[in-house]
Amino acid sequence: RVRTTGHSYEKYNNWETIEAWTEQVATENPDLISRSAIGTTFLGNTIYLLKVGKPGSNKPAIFMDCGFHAREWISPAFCQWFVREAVRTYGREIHMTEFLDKLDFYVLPVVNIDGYIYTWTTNRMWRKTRSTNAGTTCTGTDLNRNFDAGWCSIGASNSPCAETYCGSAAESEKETKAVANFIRNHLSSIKAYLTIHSYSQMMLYPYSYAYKLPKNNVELNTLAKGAVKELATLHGTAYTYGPGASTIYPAAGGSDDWAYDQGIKYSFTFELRDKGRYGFVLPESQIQPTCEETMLAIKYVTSYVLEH
Ligand code: ING
Ligand code: ZN
Repeated sequence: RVRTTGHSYEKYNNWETIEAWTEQVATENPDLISRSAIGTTFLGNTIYLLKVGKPGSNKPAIFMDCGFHAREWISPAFCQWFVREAVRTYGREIHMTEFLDKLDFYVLPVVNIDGYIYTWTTNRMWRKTRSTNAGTTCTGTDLNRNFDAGWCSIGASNSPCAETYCGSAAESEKETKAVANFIRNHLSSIKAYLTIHSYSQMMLYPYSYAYKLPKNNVELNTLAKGAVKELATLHGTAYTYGPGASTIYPAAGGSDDWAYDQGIKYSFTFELRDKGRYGFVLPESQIQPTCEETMLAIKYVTSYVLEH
């Protein structure tokens, strides 16, 4: 039997349900959340962005996206969880209250909506977008190889049939353009860029497109070390951390490297649970513990960003 309606934070929700949720959570929390559309996907789906915070002038912001890769279902689940925790704990918990008073979170619940829908209807293991490619029946581009950061130079493929196809050009995908344009237009306020993937249990920072270290590498290393230590306090989940190229693998065109090179000094890719037992098909019973522990890391980073 297929669940057709009814949003749940402890279950994986299909796009129709997530889309309705974005409207509902914004409507029910007008003092904290506003919803906008930052573009449309190849197949015409609307890319929503939730701005979460108390209205104020000249507030700094943290941008967080989920669902770059279609099959990484725990990622959109986390963005939904984060938004609920924000509205649930504002005014009740000192840290979240301070965060939302002093900054805004831009939360993009699903970037690759077309791919996400495809994992629900046709192929659970799909990764890329669903855009067509000239001269082949192979479909899709890897959005995390499509940013203008050493584009397609390493750890990416020129072949449209490959899982890591970098696209016909940097920012060839409408989804990439939507994210990149929004960030470019809000560079003065965005202090941190967080992108949520799975799986591997890692907290990665630049660079992935080359074996070089970011200017504030020592600071990012210390921050990541503190965040993963905090994450582990809840269930003992062990994360590794470090520059992408040497910690997971070299890969060009990623959004965290691009955001960093735009001047966003705190740029991280999170690889959530697990380490391969279930992989992308993480059981729904792990949504709550995964999201709760990840909240601790995100809040740790947020506190640091507010202080710096
Ligand atoms: N991992 C990321 C990927 O896109 C990554 C790792 C992070 C690559 C940052 C490049 C930059 O391959 C998953 N699971 O998608
Ligand atoms: Zn991914």
